[in-house]
Amino acid sequence: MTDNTKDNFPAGYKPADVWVWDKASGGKFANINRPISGPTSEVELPRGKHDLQLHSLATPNGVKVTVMLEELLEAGHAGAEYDAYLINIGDGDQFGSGFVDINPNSKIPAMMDHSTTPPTRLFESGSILLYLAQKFGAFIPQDHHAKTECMNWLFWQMGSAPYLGGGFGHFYAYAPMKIEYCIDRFAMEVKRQLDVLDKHLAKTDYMAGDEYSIADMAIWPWYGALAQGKLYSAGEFLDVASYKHVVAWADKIAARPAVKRGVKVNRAWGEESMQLRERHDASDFELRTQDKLEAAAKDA
Ligand SMILES: N[C@@H](CCC(=O)N[C@@H](CS)C(=O)NCC(=O)O)C(=O)O
Repeated sequence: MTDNTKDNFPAGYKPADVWVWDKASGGKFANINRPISGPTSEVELPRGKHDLQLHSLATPNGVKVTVMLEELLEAGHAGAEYDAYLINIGDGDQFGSGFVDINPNSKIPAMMDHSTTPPTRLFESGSILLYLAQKFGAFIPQDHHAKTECMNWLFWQMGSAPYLGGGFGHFYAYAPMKIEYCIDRFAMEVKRQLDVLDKHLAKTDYMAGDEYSIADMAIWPWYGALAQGKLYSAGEFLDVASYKHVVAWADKIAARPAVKRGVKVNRAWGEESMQLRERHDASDFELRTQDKLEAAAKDA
């Protein structure tokens, strides 16, 4: 049992007998962290013309779904046309009542499928990927063993990424103070995960075998971005270049046309030509990225 009676707490701090929410926790997301669920305001979500309505943001969890939708469209599944609306989690949009009706857990991505009666609500990126793969019969292997491997790695990602994002990323990049114990503990775990991936990808082209699948789409936005040095400015610290098979796999996936489009959807930061904050039509990638919208607004 944990011994909280000894002097192993920083000066001036000892946990209360019962934790109470009496102050913000500090750190980058302090303004949106709360110990209670549910909506904080009445906000109706917008509704576009397609059956699939995505409400999201281009974080790694959001990118999984926009990459999948763009891959489905690239493969000719016209039914995967979608409207993507921005949920700005920094502004607390995830606590609006309309969003909470889709995802009681108040986290992006969330989606509605209006092609069913009644419409189907979807949350959790792994559930959304699996739903779309089954709906369109695509990016999920048919073969028993390959399909099971795809599920193994899809669920591996869902269980592992919180150690990368909520653990390593939080303490290395976002926490208001750098705590050596926490950074060491999660750097150790994330390097172990990268090694798991590297050893696997030394033997196979994609996570589930020779076929690119939803397992790759789930893992790439987190561990691919990390291997490419794009997450938490931690490339050197974690020596990501040494995971050569992960880097090669990440580069190969990044070069796919659908992936190049998917990463732009619901992106609201960085280079303006890379931001397609809302997506309603394939032509939006040409016509409605933020640089084009700003230029049109200046000319008007
Ligand atoms: N397990 C969830 C995690 C989703 C998640 O953590 N989303 C983050 C952004 S990457 C979020 O919406 N955070 C807002 C908040 O915590 O209030 C999934 O894979 O969909």
